[in-house]
Amino acid sequence: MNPQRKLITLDEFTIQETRRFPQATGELSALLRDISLASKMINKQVNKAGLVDILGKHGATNVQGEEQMKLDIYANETLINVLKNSSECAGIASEENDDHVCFEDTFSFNSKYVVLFDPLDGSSNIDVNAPIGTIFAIYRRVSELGKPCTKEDFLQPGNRLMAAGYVIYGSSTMMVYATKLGVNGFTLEPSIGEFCLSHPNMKCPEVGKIYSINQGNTEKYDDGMKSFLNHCMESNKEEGRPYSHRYIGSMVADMHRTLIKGGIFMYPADKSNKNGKLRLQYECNPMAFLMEAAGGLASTGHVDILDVQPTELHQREPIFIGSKNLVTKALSYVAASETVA
Ligand code: P6P
Repeated sequence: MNPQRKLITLDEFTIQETRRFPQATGELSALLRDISLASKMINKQVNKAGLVDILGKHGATNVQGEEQMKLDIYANETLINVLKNSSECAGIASEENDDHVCFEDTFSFNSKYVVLFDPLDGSSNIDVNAPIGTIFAIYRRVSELGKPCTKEDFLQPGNRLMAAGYVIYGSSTMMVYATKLGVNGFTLEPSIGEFCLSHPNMKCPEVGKIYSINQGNTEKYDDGMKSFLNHCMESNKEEGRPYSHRYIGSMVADMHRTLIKGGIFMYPADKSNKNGKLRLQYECNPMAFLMEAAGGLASTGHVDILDVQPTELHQREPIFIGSKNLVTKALSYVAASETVA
């Protein structure tokens, strides 16, 4: 990187963004900075996970019935503590907690936003050193200011998101987030402990060649999914090998590659998971908001993910997300098989 080129930190960037809109109060920027602080604390533990007694099983299961890792618990508690002390957050909902948490100090009653998060997505990959991540979604409250937040604050559809994004703890640590103004990526510069703008104005390539799915579930998919996967594999017999298959099994990592290189990530419904596996409020909605802000598409297979009206905090939804061309093609196979059925 040209040493003369000034590094723009996340704080500087969010302040510049706020100045573009005189009516902006800077509260959302402050909340994003709080989330970045929590992610730096989590990153520190993730990076030395192999060396200290923070690896391994916590010996409990979460509301999803998933075995909790010690790092899951650490990440969850770090985000809750940082956001509880934020002046901008009235409450949180976490993939690791049964129910939402309204912060009880009267100061938080006047905070405008609530945050939903998956504190450490893909944590089953920790012991194999595969990339993992934090996913977050920020909504403006619908409940009355001056009082505790309510469940309705956490059951808003994705089309009401104010901001959403992820932190990927990989070969480098990056924070990527979207507002209605677009998507920007920041890489952690460890020597100064700051996230610095490294990927301005990110766009998902409209044409993608990578399909990302757990093909081990193929026999459980419906005919539409099977025909789309067959299309991908059959096409590779022709000249030009149009498709590659990539699957890391950590949504943040698979999504980050899809955003940068293009392609489609799918976790469809199958015979044993009629709504798929991924959680609407903590995984599907924040990723859909970000991908659509980057020019991509995100669907349940029938409707836009962002238009789903949540009824349960931990509900799951099938997801097809990524480059316009591939999502549209996959949905055409799903629709065709349903027309025939
Ligand atoms: P499977 C990780 O457990 C996760 O929630 C996502 O990060 C990932 O995309 C998915 O599950 C992987 O699920 O069934 O392919 O192992």
